[in-house]
Amino acid sequence: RPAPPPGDLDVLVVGAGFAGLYALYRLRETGHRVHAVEAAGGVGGVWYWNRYPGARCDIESVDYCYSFSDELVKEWDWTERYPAQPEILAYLNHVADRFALRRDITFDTRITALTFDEAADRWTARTAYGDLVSARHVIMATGQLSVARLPDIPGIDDFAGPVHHTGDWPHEGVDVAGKRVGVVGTGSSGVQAIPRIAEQAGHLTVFQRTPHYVVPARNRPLDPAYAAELKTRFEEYREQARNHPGGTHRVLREELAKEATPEEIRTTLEEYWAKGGPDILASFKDLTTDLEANEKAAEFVRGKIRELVRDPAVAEALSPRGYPFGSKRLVLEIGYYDALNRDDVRLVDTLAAPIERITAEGVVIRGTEDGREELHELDVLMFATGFDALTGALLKIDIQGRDGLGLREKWAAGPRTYLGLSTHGFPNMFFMAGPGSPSVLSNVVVSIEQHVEWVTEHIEHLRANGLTRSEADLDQEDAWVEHVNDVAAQTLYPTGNSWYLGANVPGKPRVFMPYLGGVGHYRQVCAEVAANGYRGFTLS
Ligand code: NA7
Repeated sequence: RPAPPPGDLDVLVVGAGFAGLYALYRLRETGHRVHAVEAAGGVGGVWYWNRYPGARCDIESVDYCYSFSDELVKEWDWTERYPAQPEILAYLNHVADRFALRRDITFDTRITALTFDEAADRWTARTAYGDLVSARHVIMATGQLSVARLPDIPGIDDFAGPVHHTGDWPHEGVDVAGKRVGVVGTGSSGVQAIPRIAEQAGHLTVFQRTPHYVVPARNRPLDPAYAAELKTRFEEYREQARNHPGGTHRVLREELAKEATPEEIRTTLEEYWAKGGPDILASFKDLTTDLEANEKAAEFVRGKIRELVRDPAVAEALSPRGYPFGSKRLVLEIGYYDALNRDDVRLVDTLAAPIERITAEGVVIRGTEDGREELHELDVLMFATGFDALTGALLKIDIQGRDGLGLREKWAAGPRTYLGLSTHGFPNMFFMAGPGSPSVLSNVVVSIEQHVEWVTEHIEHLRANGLTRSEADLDQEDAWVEHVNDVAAQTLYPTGNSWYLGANVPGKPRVFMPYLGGVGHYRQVCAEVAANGYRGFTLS
């Protein structure tokens, strides 16, 4: 077992992904006794665990990186438009080495409980090994998509071959060569893995429940001249992202699809389709707010699927209907439609015939109309079935705040935060990219840098003023939650059954969790809160 973490700290950081590493760096720079505890055997967070073939970020590499160190920006060269998992993990390992962060990280150790000591204004953390750590503040850098979910399908443990979730992929890889492989789930992870698996497997069966809106990534090597030029003005480039609604450089067009002619719509969407990436969602201003406008883009995508997929029945099964374009996260593809044209790849529409059970031999589906059962015999089973997003990792830990209040209890009807950073009743605890912050509907690295910097300044402020406790006020929290809901309700986002609102986890309260008010606006709100003596927090 690893050596226990130090028992007495100013700040405990839980997690060593993008957020945890930067929090550790920043707080150490400002002279705090800070230490990170990480469940994995290395740094990287989701990029440590998601090692499935084809794993890749859907934000461009030049945006999905830190900006806090000029030297780091200058010395690191990204190689592709959308960075692949091994490259992101190499980057985070480089960051950990470059800034000597490992000496303050305990790996292979999970925090299982956190209890607030009201007399001392300190948190006591318990590790899975039973060691205790006392810290004034706790930074929860536990990830938004870090708790992988296997579905509750009867018989899942009976399958005779290997079973793997994309979000918890074996480091040594999975041998699929020549084998009969089944993939359940066609969100970003499934769509990324399927073409790579198809290249190696003897036969691949894709079990699709909801067809997603899948658009081309048009990934390509990063032009070295462009990357070099960007480095000469990176701070200015990043400052634009910090003030942009999505924390990126996406151009937000003002034109309305509702007012455009069919020809204008087609030409514009064709341009975006050719460029690739998720920016197509911003091709018309009303795509995220107006169902009629949205349907025009949705139909455009269906038309593309009909063009790209040879078998009309497969094309029809792949065509998303009944929910708005972009309300579930757009999925970027590299070779997905081509893979579905292969003779050795079969798409099974589990809306028409849901998965009934899993047996030693494979997956049994059962027709909704005829009740007929069909067994798909498999050697390897892969689940790309997603995550208990945003709240999963926080609620996995037994967190007890003031007056013995449990976080699970407090958030029983859904998460409640002030600015996504803090929750009433849990003083001195800060969330990174938490529910109620722009989190997953932003370039999360830009959001993380803002959170870390804001929280570091906040902790500095407390220290400078001899204060030992900071707690979000309940009325401010209520107002923020209402604001987050109001903003979401003005869009089509809450109308898709997405993990943004917990719809992928049976029994999870349906609350739209990311803040859609924009990264730039959110940053301003947080800055104003700080400038006004941390309005909405009681400091004592
Ligand atoms: P997602 O986007 O949650 O996708 C999960 C997929 O698994 C999706 O197609 C689901 O269908 C399917 N699923 C989930 N549970 C089941 C069951 N019980 N039976 C059949 N199919 C099921 O997860 P990803 O890992 O792809 O991506 C998550 C995010 O990570 C992604 O958006 C990026 O931000 C990075 P459903 O749509 O629920 O019908």
